[in-house]
Amino acid sequence: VAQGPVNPPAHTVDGFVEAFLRELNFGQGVLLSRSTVNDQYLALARTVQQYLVAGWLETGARRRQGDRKIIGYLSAEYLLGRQLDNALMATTLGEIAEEAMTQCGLDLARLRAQEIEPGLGNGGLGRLAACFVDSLATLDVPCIGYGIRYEYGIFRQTFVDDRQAEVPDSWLSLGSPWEFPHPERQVRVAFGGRTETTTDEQGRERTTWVPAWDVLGIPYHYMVPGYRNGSVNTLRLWSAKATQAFDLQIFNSGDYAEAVRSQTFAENISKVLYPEDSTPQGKELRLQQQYFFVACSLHDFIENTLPRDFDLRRLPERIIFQLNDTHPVIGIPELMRILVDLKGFEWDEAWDITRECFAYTCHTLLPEALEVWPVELLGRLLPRHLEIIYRINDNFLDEVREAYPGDADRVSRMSIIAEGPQRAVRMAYLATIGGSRVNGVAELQSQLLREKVLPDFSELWPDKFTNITNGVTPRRFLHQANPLLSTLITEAIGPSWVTDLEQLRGLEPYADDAGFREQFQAVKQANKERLYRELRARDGLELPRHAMLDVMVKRLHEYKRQTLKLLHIVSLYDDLISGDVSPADMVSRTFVFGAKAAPGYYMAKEIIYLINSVGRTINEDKRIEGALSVAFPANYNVTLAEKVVPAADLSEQISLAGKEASGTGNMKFALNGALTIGTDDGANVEIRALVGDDNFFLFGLTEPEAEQLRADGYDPKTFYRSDEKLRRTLDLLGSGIFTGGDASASAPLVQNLLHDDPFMALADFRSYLDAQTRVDEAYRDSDAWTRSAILNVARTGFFSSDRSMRDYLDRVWLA
Ligand code: 26Q
Repeated sequence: VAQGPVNPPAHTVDGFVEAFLRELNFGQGVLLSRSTVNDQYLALARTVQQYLVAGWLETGARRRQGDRKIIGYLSAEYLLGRQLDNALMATTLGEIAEEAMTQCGLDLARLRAQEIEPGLGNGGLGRLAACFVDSLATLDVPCIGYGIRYEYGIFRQTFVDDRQAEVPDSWLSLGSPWEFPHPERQVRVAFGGRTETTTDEQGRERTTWVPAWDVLGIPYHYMVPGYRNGSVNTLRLWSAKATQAFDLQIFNSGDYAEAVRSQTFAENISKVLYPEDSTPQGKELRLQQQYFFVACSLHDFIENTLPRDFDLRRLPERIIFQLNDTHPVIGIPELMRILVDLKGFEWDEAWDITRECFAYTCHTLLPEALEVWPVELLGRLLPRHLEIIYRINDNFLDEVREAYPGDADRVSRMSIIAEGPQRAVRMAYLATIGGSRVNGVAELQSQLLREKVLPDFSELWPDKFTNITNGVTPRRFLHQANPLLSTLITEAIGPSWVTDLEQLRGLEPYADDAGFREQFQAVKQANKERLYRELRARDGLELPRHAMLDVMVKRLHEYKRQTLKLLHIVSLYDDLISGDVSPADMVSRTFVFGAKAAPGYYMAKEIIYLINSVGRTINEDKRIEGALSVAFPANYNVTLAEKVVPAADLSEQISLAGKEASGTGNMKFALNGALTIGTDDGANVEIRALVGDDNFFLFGLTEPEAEQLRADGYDPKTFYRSDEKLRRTLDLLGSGIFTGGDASASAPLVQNLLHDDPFMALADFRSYLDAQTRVDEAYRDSDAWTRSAILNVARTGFFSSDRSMRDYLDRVWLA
């Protein structure tokens, strides 16, 4: 019998129907006539997979035979979004599946809607990981994405009395057809206990770790198909399972039920994704998650992926572990432990190997978002790793002393261990010292990373630092999410932009073509109507068809300044109800918000409450004749983004300068022909440089200006006092008219703005309002607006994650 994969079903409607019915009958064990929508969805998913598997097995075989370096992408999060559409697109099966389902008397759209998206990430960082693995497969670059198979992904958001309430995301409850469990490939991961140092016959000190408990990691494999190139990479997510002899003592004590119960403790490790995306708390379970998936992944690569008897001195030729933020940084001491304790390497040689095997991406500028782990906690959970970190630090600080004799201050500044009442391990420093490269995710952030976050390190090792501007996959976020625009683009410039996004430049001349502009506008209008249909069905919202669609979707955080957007809305409402502007004279706008707040983030939840309260009041006020409407659909996620992004006219990217590392939503909107109103922050800077000042609404303080203002003792009250419009707006927000007459309900936010305003919303208010006035003026000239929108599409091909991947290959992975 041939050793290769068996052929997929025929690429025809008949072939598809046959395979589908087989899956339904043999896979689900039901007849079509008796099947539920879920049966049908599962069978459909498995059918589409059949067309991908041969490519997957073939890609795997090719990778194993070759000796190319593999990218081991280590990420605690993958915010994948729905898989079915993506797989249909990758296999070109869309139309065949549609027709096949019709022949079976089924509606493909209904089956699509059955899929619960795997929300195994919080936001930007997790979605970036999903875009990167998509691009690597499309570029046919060997990559294994390693992560955690959380049983519960990011919570489902609901609103109860306008306030956020969280519901667990049990995405696995109806079965997940996209995963391939491999329990036989389990990996054992140890925790706790102590270390023992002995001296061997040659007089060398050997340390061994005597752990206290362990868990098993079960890998689940997912296919990551390239775009119509036959190449399919693997995403390998780990699920925790209790070991049999979890606690022999309890078993032996005769308390059988208690012993079984205590086993489940270990399985908590992969139970739930932590929903904090910016101010991590040092929770022990979170550190367990990090070590768990990293230990499984390193073991998997070294023991199961490399050829047997591979000479580990050559490890850097075969692997680069990319650290998606500091979450997997414990991998650095783990590889040292493997090499020194288990494989018998000398420390220095192991260190040279290790440093070559890792590179670190930093996704933040907020000091409070930098991960630190208390020494006490880390030492209790991973005693050997703490010893290794200490030794890394000792050697490193010797290097610092040598480079800067007598500079004790610098030595303590650069130490991996932060001294203080609670000594703690600074994970970003460990990553910087233990990796070969450090990169930021947009030009401005990379510069600030060098100058403000890691200045001593960039002085010591200037060449270690680089920038790689983020990107998004054009497959999901343009071709798939916006089929009408995709078709229009392809009619103009041909189809190859999907894998070569700079070709969008070819659209520039069409911006001056009246016929093309008309078609472009029709696409935008159709996308709005598609969104409004969805919001009606999903959330019961009724929205006007023809208003400007002004969108702010992203995690809720004070630095992102959803409050500034809220102040703008309240100020427009004030214009209307005070009689300063008549509804007929106002440019009608529909505001769409989408935002989850971390469940423990008090102020973020107050902001959600006020957006909902203001929205309700405005939507119900007949006096304003529908000039303004506010929609805040609950549970913004990748699936909803795919409908929102193509429909937007205006993209709100209004963080305080110097706070948003990059942003990636900003890229998705520009690529889909929304104009941006934004600050000089993150990747906005690069978007504006590319699209041109005329096609971007810039406002606000620059990062140095904001810094200066803070240094001069920022007092929000001075802005409140000197700007009448601001005063009226804040007074109105605080008056209680939005909160059922209860002024105290808006006080937490309003008082915070007046007395603290940590992200300078009041300082930027005037400039923001002026920019919004320019937006109104521009929007009144719909031809000119459309021209700008087309130029936004034409000029933002740079933001393809394919380009990001090429940059990583050039500057980090193969450098
Ligand atoms: C860490 C430790 C403990 C618990 C949680 C965390 C944690 C989890 C998620 C910390 C941070 C995150 C996510 C960060 C994130 O999404 N950052 C965003 O990354 C994007 C991709 O680079 C950027 O575009 C955004 O600017 C950045 O905010």
